[in-house]
Amino acid sequence: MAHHHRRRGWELSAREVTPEPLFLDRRRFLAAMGLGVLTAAGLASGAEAASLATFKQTFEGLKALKAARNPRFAVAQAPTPEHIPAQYNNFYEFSTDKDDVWELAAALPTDPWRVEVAGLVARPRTFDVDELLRNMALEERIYRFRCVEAWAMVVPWVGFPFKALLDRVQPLSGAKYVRFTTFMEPKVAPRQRPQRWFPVSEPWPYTEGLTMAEAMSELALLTFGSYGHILPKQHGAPIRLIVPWKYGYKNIKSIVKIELTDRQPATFWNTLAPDEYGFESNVDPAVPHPRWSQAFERDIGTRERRPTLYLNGYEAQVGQLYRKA
Ligand SMILES: Nc1nc2c(c(=O)[nH]1)N[C@H]1C(S)=C(S)[C@@H](COP(=O)(O)O)O[C@H]1N2
Ligand SMILES: [Mo]
Repeated sequence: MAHHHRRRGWELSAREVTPEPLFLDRRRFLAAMGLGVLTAAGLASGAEAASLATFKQTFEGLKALKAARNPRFAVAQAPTPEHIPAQYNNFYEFSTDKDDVWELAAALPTDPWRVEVAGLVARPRTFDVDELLRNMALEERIYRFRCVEAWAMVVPWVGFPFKALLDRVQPLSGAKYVRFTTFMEPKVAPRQRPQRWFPVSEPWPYTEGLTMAEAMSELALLTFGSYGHILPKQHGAPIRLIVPWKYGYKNIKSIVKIELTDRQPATFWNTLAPDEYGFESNVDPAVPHPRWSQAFERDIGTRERRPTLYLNGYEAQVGQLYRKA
């Protein structure tokens, strides 16, 4: 389909950053061609029906992960229906096509999983995700989420504040930054293999970073679940970071290593395209991306276009980190 582009995130023009979730897309496309009277079942081609069935199976095996909702983190809107973000993913280890990620990420083994915490801490150690799930106080928080490509969603995440992990390893006073690293598994993640047609070599594994002050913020959530069950692989199972006042790419998935450092770490997108993706990367309607405006966003569930909020609406929680004296 013409609008079902096959280009990379940073090649999008302003017009193309509008999200088009896969099967809503097709219905609209067919409706536009005058086939709108057909039922949803009638629209599905054999291949599409098989794909939908496989998609449903990816949810059936997910263990429940329930936690009391923390009412301090609520959003006026209802959460985005789960099947929409579940097949509209940025996870470049697997694909640059958002609608292909859920299927490819199924190949990633995520149980058991260990996370090493190292660097400037008094008690470096490796945690088992199962141990964290047993011993840490989990909560559910509904957060707004805003990708730099100008699409947005609302998701109920399950996890615990990142600060609670820091408390267990005791940061040293020299620690100024936190560096996060995703797995490196070229056997299961096709784009971690050398890319014959790709113009530049990408700095795998994916890395991200925060300042210590940001990492200590109550908003920074180490996340293990969404929508009441463990994270589906396409969302970064079994452990990812959610920092809702920053653009989506700071929300690093499938973390294997966390290091405290005294200098600002290199990050994936900042290394690849420093003019377009900064280290701080706070959501800000007044700071356009070099190739498109950030003044508005499109909700991938409701399809509503609405103004972008400074710090994605979280100024009360983190605004003081960025206020100039
Ligand atoms: N390891 C890794 N983490 C990543 C990415 C990625 O490509 N690899 N993409 C980021 C981007 S650009 C976004 S918008 C979010 C998307 O998260 P979602 O697919 O769970 O909605 O994940 C972020 N975390
Ligand atoms: Mo993103």
